[in-house]
Amino acid sequence: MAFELPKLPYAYDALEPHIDAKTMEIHHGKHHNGYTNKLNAAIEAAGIGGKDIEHYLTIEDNAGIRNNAGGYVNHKLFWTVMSPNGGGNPTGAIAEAIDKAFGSFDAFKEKFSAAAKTRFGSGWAWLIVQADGSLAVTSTPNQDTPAMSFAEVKGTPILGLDVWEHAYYLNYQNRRPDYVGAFFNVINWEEVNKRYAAAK
Ligand code: MN3
Repeated sequence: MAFELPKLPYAYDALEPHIDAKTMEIHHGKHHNGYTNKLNAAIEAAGIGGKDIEHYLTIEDNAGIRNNAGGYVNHKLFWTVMSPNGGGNPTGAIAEAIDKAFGSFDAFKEKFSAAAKTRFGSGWAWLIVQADGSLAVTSTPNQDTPAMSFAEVKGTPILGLDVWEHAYYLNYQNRRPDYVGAFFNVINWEEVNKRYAAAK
């Protein structure tokens, strides 16, 4: 019943030039793999194996479980919300919902980018669906996720951007804003739409 590293839905070099192959290889094969293995080890050590991932996202005071359960789910989402055929303007229900919540796609882009650029240190920027069905932009430190029961701003993440240095440093060095800008060229809006429909 151990958690398993999901396969990448595309080749390591598929997101180039926006995200380089070496970064994807290390990010998926080393970092995500590490969170997965450490999550399994932490659950085993605590003697609480065999539950759904949602259960482990309610555990606040065990750092091994909290950090690695977050790392496991966050990256699982991250790979799917990017695509070599992504980018451009959103379409469908999410396009309408973004206009309604933020005024326009450009206004959303500005807000999401600001959340990603201003997250101090390591963390994530998110587009979430809140309990009342409304959209919000938020960010979390480390590997926390808005899906954690104790998150300050709670919701179901439908788009997430990893702003840990391991996600961009090889190609962008200290230029996080350039990486954030490039992310918009690979967003898989079809997947975001699917997640939006499921979260509502
Ligand atoms: Mn990462």
